[in-house]
Amino acid sequence: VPASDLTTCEATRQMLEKARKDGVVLNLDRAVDMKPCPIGVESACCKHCFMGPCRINPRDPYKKVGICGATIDTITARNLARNVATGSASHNDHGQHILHLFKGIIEKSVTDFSIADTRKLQNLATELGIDTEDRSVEDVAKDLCDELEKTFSNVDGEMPFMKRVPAATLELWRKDGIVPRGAMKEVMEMMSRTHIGCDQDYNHLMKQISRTALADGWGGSMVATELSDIMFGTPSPIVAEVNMGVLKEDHVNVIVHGHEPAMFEGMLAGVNDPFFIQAAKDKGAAGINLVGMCCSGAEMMSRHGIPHAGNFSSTEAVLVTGAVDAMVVDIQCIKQGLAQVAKCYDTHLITTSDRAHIEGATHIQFDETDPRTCTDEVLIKAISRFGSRSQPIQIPNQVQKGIQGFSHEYIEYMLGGTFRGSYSPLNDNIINGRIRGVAGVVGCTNPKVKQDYVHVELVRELIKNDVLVLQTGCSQIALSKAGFLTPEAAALAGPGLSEVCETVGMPPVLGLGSCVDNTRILIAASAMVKAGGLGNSIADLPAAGCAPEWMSEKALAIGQYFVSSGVYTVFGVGFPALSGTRFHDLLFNGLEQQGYGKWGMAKDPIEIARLMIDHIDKKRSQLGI
Ligand code: BF8
Ligand code: SF4
Repeated sequence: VPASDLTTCEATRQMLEKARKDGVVLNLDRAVDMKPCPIGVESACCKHCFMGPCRINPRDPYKKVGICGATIDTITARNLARNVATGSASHNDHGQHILHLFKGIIEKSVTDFSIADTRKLQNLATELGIDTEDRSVEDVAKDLCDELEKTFSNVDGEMPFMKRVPAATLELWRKDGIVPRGAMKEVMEMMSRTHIGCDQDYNHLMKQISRTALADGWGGSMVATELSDIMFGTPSPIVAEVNMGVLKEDHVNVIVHGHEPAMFEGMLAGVNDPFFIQAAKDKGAAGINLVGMCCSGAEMMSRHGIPHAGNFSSTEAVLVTGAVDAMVVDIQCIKQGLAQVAKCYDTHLITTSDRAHIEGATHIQFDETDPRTCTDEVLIKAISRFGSRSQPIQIPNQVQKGIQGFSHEYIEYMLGGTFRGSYSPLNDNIINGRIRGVAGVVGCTNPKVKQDYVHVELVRELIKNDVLVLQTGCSQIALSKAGFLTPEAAALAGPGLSEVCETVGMPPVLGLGSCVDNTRILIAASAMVKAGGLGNSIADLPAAGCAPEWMSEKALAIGQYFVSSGVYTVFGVGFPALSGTRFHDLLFNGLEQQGYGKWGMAKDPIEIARLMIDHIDKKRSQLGI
């Protein structure tokens, strides 16, 4: 298969071709070789007990049931339930670690990090009903910490961030009994209810699927975003470079890849230490070049303008440059295949989290109370590898500048002006039709489809039709590489959207950060409802979401929390539920009739855009605008 059939990213294409010449097999080629199971791809099999695994014929799904009697609807619902539980657990685990770091700062066991945005701290505390008047930052922070802890540990009641949910949306959740209590409770209950012989009514399972997903978006993910902003700074627009051309042949190149910002922030402190800069120079390097990939990369790019080398499908390819002296990782979306590729190109692959070791990688534990022990050792290894580079270096010269860092606070400020930030001007522009609607385009890359192609063509079509696009994660990186995160991209937008972009001086595609930062989209959507004129609930908004090249269980959790919050959410690639079954109909149709959003699926970018725009137009006509 020609490399150009597997990716539209020129840098990744070049490195895939080089890898083939070098006799190294990358993820994109492994995908060509893998033939996914035709029953599993429809989620028509169950291995929840050892009487099975049981398989259902996707062409005749109601002919047979599992040995226990489970129907196709139960089997598929339970499978999705466990996917969502895993995705929600991942984000909540991340959020809980961020909270732990915040607590360490307050209790002074952590001294290398501090509170960067006290204004956001005060605002958030006030929003959650914590008294801030005449109180020290430390006292407020302590109460905030105790309050947010409930996000994870509550066993009854409602999660703290329910205070942010628009009233009509929350009312629906209360009526249906799906308000999340605590994340650990929801994930545990989801796992227990999907044990053999437990919850076997797909409509009833659906409620806990929603609740477990909401415990992600309005729970752990939101805690992660908000506290990361408070500790490391709330993003505002900043220019950053993206793609493999950010690597520098004459520098020690260190890539950080993963999801939690703490280790990356620690690395940033390390590379600025004059001792290590000198050590690098002593080995003949011009300096140390710190670069991000995937989601922690997206966060560091949004907050500090740190260059970004590429998204999920490029993490192995980047090592083929031979220029990466160390790749340091923490958690999530870190392919085990990296270990083999790193070995072939003599790159140090270093794991740092006690939740994610990889066979063949070097483990150097990161401890937030003593970050430098880990980050210094990484730098020593990277500098020494630079001094003895044995590989020919080939760095693709692809690099693109873009504007990153649109936090929801900044969007509010940008639209509302200096004195009083507000979403009313955005709503006004939607009501007067200059902006047709808002789309969130997010999520992974998946080698089942040509890398970045669906992301880019979908967004191109959306903005051409005056739909403002908000982005996070690997999708944001795809569009950054393609040059859409620039004010000049307004030329590609329809007349209404481009007029707004030119007036405000913003790109038609706004980058909001990492995958946990999808919560910025939830907050923006809530603010749009509260600003008035666009209905009473999130489900009323002329908005839609999409993960065009999704692959992870986290993506399913995110998709489900958007659907349960009221957003029509279209997935590309495929969907793990069998079309024509009752459970599929509930997801793709019934939920909307109950007042929620719903799922959609299409593979072609223009077809996805049509589904999203049709939905936006339907909402506009329901609003009478
Ligand atoms: O959390 S977009 S491939 S890197 S899962 Fe993973 Fe998907 Fe990328 Fe980040 Ni999100
Ligand atoms: Fe088969 Fe039921 Fe066991 Fe699943 S739980 S493997 S459907 S017997």
